[in-house]
Amino acid sequence: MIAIERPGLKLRHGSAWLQGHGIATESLRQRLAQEVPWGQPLVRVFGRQHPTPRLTCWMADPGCSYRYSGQVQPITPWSPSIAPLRDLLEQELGVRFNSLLLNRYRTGDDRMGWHADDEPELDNQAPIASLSIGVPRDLRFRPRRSSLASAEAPFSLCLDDGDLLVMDPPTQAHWQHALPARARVRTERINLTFRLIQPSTAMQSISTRAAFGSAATSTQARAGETPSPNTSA
Ligand SMILES: O=C(O)CCC(=O)C(=O)O
Repeated sequence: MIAIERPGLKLRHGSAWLQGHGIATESLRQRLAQEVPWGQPLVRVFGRQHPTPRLTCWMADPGCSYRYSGQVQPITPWSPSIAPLRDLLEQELGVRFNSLLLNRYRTGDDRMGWHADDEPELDNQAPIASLSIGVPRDLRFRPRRSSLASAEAPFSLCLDDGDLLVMDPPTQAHWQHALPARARVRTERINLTFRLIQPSTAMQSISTRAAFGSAATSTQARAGETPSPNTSA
């Protein structure tokens, strides 16, 4: 894997990592498209509800809940095609991930806005491991305004079919990422972002954020529907 480092940012990029582990990505993409119960949650922006500009699913161990657009998303159990990927990542990284956000970008119109994966229920000492399947798309990075990296230039990383991207701590504290729309892309990409949640804190942080409404800012930004504030809830 290739290391990419900036102040406050530590990434590891493995090209064609899935193929290198004997996985046929096109048949994996087709199985995921069929077997995952994809949804399109509504996100509230300036008082109006809009569908998120991509399909999603939250797969996790029991107790590892995730709040999206003011609602706790249903936990989908690990599907047959995903469970072996979780085992492979454990062998590679020494981390047993307990949750996964799946994103399905049907065409280049589907996207994700600026955000950091810094929800309080996430273990901020653990890496986040992202697998890409399908058409290449650019993942953009920019420093958070108030961070030690604020003078650094934004940059893009092209994530191709089968790539593994590991975002190590303290990346989420200092940088944001986004997947912008791409007008010329007419085919699909599925992204699997494995995370480690602290189950004991999950429900507590969810109810606290619901009470103070702070989750909405992060959710709107991630959904790609807002003017992308350079902050994260
Ligand atoms: O699709 C991607 O590569 C980005 C996914 C992402 O940013 C996330 O799940 O938080």
